Amino acid sequence: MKKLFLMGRSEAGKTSLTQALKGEELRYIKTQYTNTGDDMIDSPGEYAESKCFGAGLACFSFEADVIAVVQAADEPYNLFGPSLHTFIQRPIIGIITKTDSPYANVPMIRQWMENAGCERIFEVNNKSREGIDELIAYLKEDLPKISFEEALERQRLGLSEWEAIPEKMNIISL
Ligand SMILES: Nc1nc2c(ncn2[C@@H]2O[C@H](COP(=O)(O)OP(=O)(O)OP(=O)(O)O)[C@@H](O)[C@H]2O)c(=O)[nH]1
Ligand SMILES: [Mg+2]
Repeated sequence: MKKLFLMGRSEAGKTSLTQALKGEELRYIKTQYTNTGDDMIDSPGEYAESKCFGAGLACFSFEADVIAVVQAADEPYNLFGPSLHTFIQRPIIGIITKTDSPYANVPMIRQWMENAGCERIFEVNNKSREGIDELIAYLKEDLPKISFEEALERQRLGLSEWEAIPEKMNIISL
């Protein structure tokens, strides 16, 4: 199971998502500090909303296997800059919540997430649990384990640890 780190503005639906993933009833709890569990890390939205705390998100990310940018389908503007992977050394996915909102604009949020460098984008409704099983299936797939030497080789080739070495590069590196 991949350990998931959730970041996104306050009210994006991060804590509700943790409840939906655990199969619990939704109940509102304002996240006051970063909560670390076995499979998930839930951060307060204020970290994503403040330039001063933003760096903290990058630090917490090292505790996780995959980073999720969580944005509600009806968010009016984007908090995340492009190419987050330049400073987050983990795979980044996007999770669009509140797809049931009457003000949802899913294509716009998808575009923001693609710009941010999200490898995969999931659409969920935490209330009805639509899309949750697909996300669980993704989280259940473990990331391939590589040795320290293999990690160094990928670094030398300018690849991230979880990327397979393309065949052409294999030839060059011989
Ligand atoms: N309609 C709808 N409402 C949702 C959904 N997900 C969350 N909500 C509601 O949105 C509100 C905020 O949800 P939270 O999960 O507490 O948001 P959060 O991102 O954890 O917020 P912070 O803890 O402040 O960072 C709650 O009232 C939830 O019931 C969803 O998929 N659809
Ligand atoms: Mg919360």
